[in-house]
Amino acid sequence: MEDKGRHETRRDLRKKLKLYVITDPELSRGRSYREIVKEALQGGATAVQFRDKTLSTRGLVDAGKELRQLTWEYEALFVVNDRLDVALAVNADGIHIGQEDMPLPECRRILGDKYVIGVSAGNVEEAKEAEKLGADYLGSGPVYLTSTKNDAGSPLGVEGLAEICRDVELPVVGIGGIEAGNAREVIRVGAAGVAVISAVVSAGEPREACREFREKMGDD
Ligand code: TZP
Ligand code: MG
Repeated sequence: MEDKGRHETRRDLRKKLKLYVITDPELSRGRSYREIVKEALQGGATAVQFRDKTLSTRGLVDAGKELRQLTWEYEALFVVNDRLDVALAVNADGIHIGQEDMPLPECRRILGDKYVIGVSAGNVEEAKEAEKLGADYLGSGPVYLTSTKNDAGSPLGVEGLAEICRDVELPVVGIGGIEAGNAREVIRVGAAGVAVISAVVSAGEPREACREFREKMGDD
């Protein structure tokens, strides 16, 4: 399967952000990224973020290439957390950066317009700034309490997320403590999708976990 063209990917970005699964090296219960991501895609994940702060650069490129191939097969968005070099090396659709990572203007200058750049925005100010600087989408949270990221800060609640969604035009994915049972309310307040780690990668059956998300989230 080959690259269908990044322009196309950027155009239907909002749709592709619906169920956004993020990898985690510690929460995978001994399973490979390949196994988890394949199951997640079979269950209806529409985007995958490759996030691993433990692997060597070589390890990231090797695993990243496998995930790139899989995400092409399922026509899912594929972004790499933080590492522009890895994103370029594995032909990802783009990157996801946090507030402490390579600044957005530099990322855009290096990657050009064809790549998707997602930015973590924990409040309205960060969201507006990222929009102004040319981000393609935002990840905002934590929406709910989560033990997955120690420094995630206090939860915004759906009210806080709603405010961000109202104040920017960019698609926003909610993140943090999201499960199948609360995903719909995240969508209801204006998010394009939900970004999930533990509820999918730690699930006994990531495929079923994703199916349940898609079912509960509905089509709106
Ligand atoms: N950023 C904000 S919360 C979070 C990240 C990476 C962790 C989300 O993980 P989970 O397990 O879906 O709560
Ligand atoms: Mg980061």
